[in-house]
Amino acid sequence: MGAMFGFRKKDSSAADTRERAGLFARLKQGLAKTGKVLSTDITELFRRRIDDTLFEELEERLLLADVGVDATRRIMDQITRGVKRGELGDAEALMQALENAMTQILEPVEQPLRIPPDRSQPFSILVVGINGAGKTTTIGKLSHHLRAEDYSVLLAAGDTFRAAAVEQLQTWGERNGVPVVAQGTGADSASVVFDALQAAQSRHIDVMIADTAGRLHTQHNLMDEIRKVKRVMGRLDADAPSEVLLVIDGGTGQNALNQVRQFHEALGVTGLVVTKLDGTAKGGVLFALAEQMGIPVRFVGVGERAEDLQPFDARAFVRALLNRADG
Ligand SMILES: Nc1nc2c(ncn2[C@@H]2O[C@H](COP(=O)(O)OP(=O)(O)OP(=O)(O)O)[C@@H](O)[C@H]2O)c(=O)[nH]1
Ligand SMILES: [Mg+2]
Repeated sequence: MGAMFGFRKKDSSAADTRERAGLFARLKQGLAKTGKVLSTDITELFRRRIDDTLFEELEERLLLADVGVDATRRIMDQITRGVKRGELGDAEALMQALENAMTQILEPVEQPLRIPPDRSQPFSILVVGINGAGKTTTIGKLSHHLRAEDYSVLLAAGDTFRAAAVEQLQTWGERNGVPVVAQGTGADSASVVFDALQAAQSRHIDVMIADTAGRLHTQHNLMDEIRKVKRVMGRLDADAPSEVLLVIDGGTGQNALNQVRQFHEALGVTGLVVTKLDGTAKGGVLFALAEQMGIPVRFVGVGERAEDLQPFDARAFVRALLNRADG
């Protein structure tokens, strides 16, 4: 993953170009379902005469891919202006204008996770989200990347709801050579996370990641519980958690906006991971999230393998969606 990660520690620039090409190919493959809604038809569309029907159809494509009304309007406005100025005479110019307009919406939220090099405290990440969004898997993949960059990592099994949840995290821990702090099922989640952060402090661990049980943003008691987890972390380190990472299933479509709003209200979300983009044609939801919420998107998930959790790169994302070459 090398330089593409904000938290890079090791220097391994030799393989970076090849690595980047491989990542882009995975991204493109992962986004193929949403890409199909967009690029196949758009390429056809752009070969035709530029007229109102073309724009109506383009607009329809964007909405179908769940880009959302506001972001779609912004994209369409920008392209129409270009046409009026007489700048968009051919299909390639149109495609480039579309790419630019889409990229501009995503660029403000392209803010990689950065781990400050001179910390006196572990960098602590509290991972939250609804059931099945991909929290535990994301933690596993993230620990893999962090270990590859030589960071020491400690995981907290804060999902005390299901026995299987602790085992799932332990499996990832074993695979990556990362210790997992856990208590029995039914234990207090806040107490597990407190112990884990304390252990990370005393062992001078670089990064501590806390898993939590999935909860609906509408379950107020569970939202209170997660607030408590956040609070107890603050008792050990006033700046903890360093990151409140909300994991969203990319297939949720426009509903994702409600989730983000409510988790953000309750916890102050500092970063997003949008997973399972490979399984959906609704990947356009990232545009809606960027336009409406403006919360940094740290990673996107485009498959089951560790390499399928990629740092979010706005232009690469758009170019993969529009089935263009890496540029
Ligand atoms: N295809 C695909 N599957 C994913 C991705 N991310 C996660 N998954 C799968 O989604 C399923 C749920 O993932 P988990 O990590 O267990 O989700 P969770 O949020 O921890 O779920 P709970 O603990 O029940 O709240 C698993 O089968 C994962 O392998 C992704 O980017 N692509
Ligand atoms: Mg889980």
